[in-house]
Amino acid sequence: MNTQYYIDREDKYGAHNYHPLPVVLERGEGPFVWDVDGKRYFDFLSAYSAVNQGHCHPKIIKALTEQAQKLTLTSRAFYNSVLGEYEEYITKYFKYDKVLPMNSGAEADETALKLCRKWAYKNKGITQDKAKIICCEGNFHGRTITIISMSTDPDATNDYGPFTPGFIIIPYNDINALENALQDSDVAGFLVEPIQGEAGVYVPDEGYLKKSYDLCKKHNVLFIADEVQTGIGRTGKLLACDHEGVRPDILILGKALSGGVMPVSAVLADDQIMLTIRPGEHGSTFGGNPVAAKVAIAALEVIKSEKLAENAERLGKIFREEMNSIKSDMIELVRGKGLLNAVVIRPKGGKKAWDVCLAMKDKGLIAKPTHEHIIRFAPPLVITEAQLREAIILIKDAFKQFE
Ligand code: IF1
Repeated sequence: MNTQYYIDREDKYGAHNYHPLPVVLERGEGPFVWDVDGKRYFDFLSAYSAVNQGHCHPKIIKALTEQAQKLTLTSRAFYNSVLGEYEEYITKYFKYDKVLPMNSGAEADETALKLCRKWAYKNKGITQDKAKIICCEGNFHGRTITIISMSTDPDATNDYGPFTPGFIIIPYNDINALENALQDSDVAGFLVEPIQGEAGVYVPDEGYLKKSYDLCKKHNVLFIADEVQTGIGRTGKLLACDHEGVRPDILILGKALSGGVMPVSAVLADDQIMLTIRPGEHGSTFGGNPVAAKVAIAALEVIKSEKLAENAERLGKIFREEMNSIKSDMIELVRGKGLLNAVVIRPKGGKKAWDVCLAMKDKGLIAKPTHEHIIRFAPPLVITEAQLREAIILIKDAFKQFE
């Protein structure tokens, strides 16, 4: 069965909520994926930074398969022998008192919003139902109704109203705007991506995170970092907040927390925040299940043992340098941190970012545009320098086609 057969079948039986690049993938290993015709590609999306450890990492797959043959799910109605091991491991790994395990990134963001509101009423003393949470224009925190209530992207919000109240939206990377919003005594938290991924790898000014954190502390407001995409080594440090020495009051993780093997997310916080949620006040059927617990331990071990954050830091610098050296009037701007990078494309002769991605696909590298004119480049962090340089040649060849 050829590529078109697979595409037509998905089109016939699947919801049309995506417009994928016309490639049908069948196998993945490390930084590579293969399509149904056996053609190899460099994966430069990494499932939106969920596959930082590389496709089908043997240690993570081993953890998955071993636990899956013992006990997959107990629900939280009962204790099990694995959850505590994971909770101890991840809280010591990120240095927080406690973790609340969830599944998707959106669920973790929703959990963080609920935690922040609980803390607002029980600890800060904000009047019931009056708590507000500041968020940023261009944000992406997931696809639930409450989360899109914070969104400024019409594609994310059109025809989905009515929306959840209690959010103040300010410009990203604007300290004055944050200071002004913090004058409102009903503000309980500031939810922010250390780098805005979906917005097109929007890296804020140096010091933005630290100044934001300090302002939040001054106003007794929780600094909540959504590191679902920027965390777990992607930007060259374990967390993107580590670049500025900021320790979020609430830390949100997802995606690569499982190495792309299954949905695993987590919210970390210290006791005075985490213990505002009492038994029966929040939960999830699969949250913290034994398989997810073992997979997440293995995924986090790999990040450290293979020094993947350090690799991302070093290779990211090479990548941006090489992208900036390309002489192409379609390249407007290159930006990023670690191995989370993006190239802003200037359309030329009717050709746009999508056409560049199709050309790269033909050369053996897959990436996808975000917001029409931006191509995100985010390979698995296990990529070697030699492989990166091979991939860069393919990217350069693709741009040459448009000269
Ligand atoms: C899609 C975007 C990226 C995220 C941050 C929470 C979540 C995400 C910072 C929610 C998820 C994914 C979702 C996926 C595409 C992808 C994405 F383009 F949508 F925005 F990566 F940039 N916080 N991002 O990036 O996590 O519930 O998906 O596990 O929805 O199209 P999730």
